[in-house]
Amino acid sequence: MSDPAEAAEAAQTAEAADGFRAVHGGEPAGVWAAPGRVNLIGEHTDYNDGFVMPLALPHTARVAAARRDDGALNLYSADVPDGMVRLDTAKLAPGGGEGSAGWAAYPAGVVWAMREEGLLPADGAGADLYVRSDVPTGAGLSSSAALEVATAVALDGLYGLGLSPERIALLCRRAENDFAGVPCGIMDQMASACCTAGHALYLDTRDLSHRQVPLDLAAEGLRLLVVDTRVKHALGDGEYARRRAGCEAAAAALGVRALRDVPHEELDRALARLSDPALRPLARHVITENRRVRRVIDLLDAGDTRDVGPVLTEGHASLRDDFAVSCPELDLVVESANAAGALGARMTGGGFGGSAVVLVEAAGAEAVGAAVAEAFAAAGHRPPRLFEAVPSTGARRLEG
Ligand code: GAF
Repeated sequence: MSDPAEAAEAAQTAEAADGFRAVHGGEPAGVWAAPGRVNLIGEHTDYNDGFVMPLALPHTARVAAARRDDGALNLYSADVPDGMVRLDTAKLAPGGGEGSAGWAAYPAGVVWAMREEGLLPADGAGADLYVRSDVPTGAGLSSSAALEVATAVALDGLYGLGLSPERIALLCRRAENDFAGVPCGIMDQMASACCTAGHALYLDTRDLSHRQVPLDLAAEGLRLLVVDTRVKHALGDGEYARRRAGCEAAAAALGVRALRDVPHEELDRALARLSDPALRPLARHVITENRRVRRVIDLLDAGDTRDVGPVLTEGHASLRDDFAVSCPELDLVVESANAAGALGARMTGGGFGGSAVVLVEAAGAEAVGAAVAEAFAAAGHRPPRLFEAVPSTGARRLEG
């Protein structure tokens, strides 16, 4: 096996299968994987029926799994101390009930959602799962969606459900919204379920129609860096839910189903009609961000990839000033990277910490990374973690 990526995947598959045997005894029926993501553009648009453009990371959650017919759901995570959680599928309950707390809420929520939708046998359906993930947690890179989607494709395989990637994503969002109680949109689950190597996913979150957009940055002499500020981000702390409620209130006040339905040409008129001044910047961000996604897709289609950079930086300013979901560390990544010659940069994901993406000339990538690290040191922040975003494969069964 000469390809290092293939060798790494084979090692991960073997690790998960061995871990399963050690923890549960017996053989797993298979090993499944689903990736984390970064979002190139289209932030806080997904719960407004808008447009997004994420790409899958090479980092994945892996699930080795076997079916059980006694109703037990035995979940083991190799990433936490005392990683075993033993549940009864018939008793799973959202909102603080059986299985809905901590990391186990994500895989348990998927089983719960599948049962709610009549996809699993009512009596006795269960599973043994061994979970391991290298998607950084709390970094805004969708570690929860990766875990949900890996669990869903594993159950799909174990029970021969034949679910489409879109249905998998919807089940996982239901698990996260209704079982784990996190009010996220559909972007992360769709990215994890549907992305393909070498592409970004241009997704209309209203009807889930999507297009794979070729993104061969290396061939163009470019790189997309991910900078994890290591400021922990959490969606459940109420700020995300408040932004979401504000957007819904703005749409209601404007008499539209969602802010996606306000065309950019009507921006000024729409803002003037919002009597609550707190709703205006929220609406302005969403309406302008949907337009930025379309601008980026047009630039990529035209082969003008370098011109995407300034649109990213503009998007960051909107998230910082209008949507108010950035933080000093994310702003510093954008400022220091751009000052060191990056083509553009923005926070990615929900915000309030987490990661930023930086588009750079390959030749200048190292200098830009060093400048960001220096700026962090000078400001007294913890050193950030940097890596390259290589557009990778979505959820799949691993061979092994
Ligand atoms: C988080 C959510 F989970 C997504 O649904 C999306 O709203 C994103 O924040 C902001 O674009 O990742």
